[in-house]
Amino acid sequence: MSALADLPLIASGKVREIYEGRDRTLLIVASDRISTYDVVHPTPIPDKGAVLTGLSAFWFERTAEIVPNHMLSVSDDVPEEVRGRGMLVRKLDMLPVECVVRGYITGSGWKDYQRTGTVSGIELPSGLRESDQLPEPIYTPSTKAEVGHDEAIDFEGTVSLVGDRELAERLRDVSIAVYQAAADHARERGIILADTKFEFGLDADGRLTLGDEVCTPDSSRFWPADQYEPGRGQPSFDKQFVRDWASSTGWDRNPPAPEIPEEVVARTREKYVEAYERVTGEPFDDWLKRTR
Ligand code: Q0Z
Repeated sequence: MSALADLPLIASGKVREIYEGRDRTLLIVASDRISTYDVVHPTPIPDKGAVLTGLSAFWFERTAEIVPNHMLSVSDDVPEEVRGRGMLVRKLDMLPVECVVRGYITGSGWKDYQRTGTVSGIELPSGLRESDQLPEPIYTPSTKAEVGHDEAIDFEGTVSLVGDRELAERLRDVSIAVYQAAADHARERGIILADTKFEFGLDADGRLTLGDEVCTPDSSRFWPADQYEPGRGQPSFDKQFVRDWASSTGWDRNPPAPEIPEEVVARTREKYVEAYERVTGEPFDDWLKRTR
């Protein structure tokens, strides 16, 4: 195991970093940073990074029979300074597609549906209300934008991007299968997984492999099932206290985002821990013990 400072930083997202490890491995480190309205706040949410890493690890274990994934370790070989929020993974040749699956009609999908009756070239029943469950989950891929928002494409767009129709079909079918397994599990525990985004790559032997993070609140919409009410936007399981507080300040949603007061931080941390414990059925403290 190396010290984090000795590893080359190869990519930095809004709330995560990726470092280069030895022999075709990477270290993904989830920070405690939180964004609302696409802007990162200066105040961290303690343990958010560990909750997200623990959730990804749970889903990687649970969906390995559906598709192999990049996870190698969350304890050994993870530098101790990031234990709990670091995951050592196999380096992949990433495919240039964001594999989005939607079980409910919301966000940009709802906008597209209202304008055209379709999402990603898929015709949907008429009369859907905002946040309605779809008759079945749909695959609505997008391109990976280097900066700004990803661009929605249809299935044929992914065939062009990956250059192989059979591979594009496997991406679609595996994405729907992983979403369905995760959404069924979460729903039994009081959480609606409205939609999610996957990233895949090819391993050194050319095998299709699930990468990045899986069904975390940062890659998915988590809705509290007991407050579900179609016909309106749904509250976010994890970020609603921050959004409500940020809106109440009159913040115009342009950078810089405001500092978050400690009571809002504490309640938000509790929601992340609750999401972990509901989904996994395990105390969050056990995750911290397992990774230390
Ligand atoms: C994922 C990203 C993040 C910024 C690269 N197993 C893999 N092999 C090769 N590349 C990646 C992975 Cl996961 C890879 N991203 C997305 C993640 C920060 C960007 F934590 N970029």
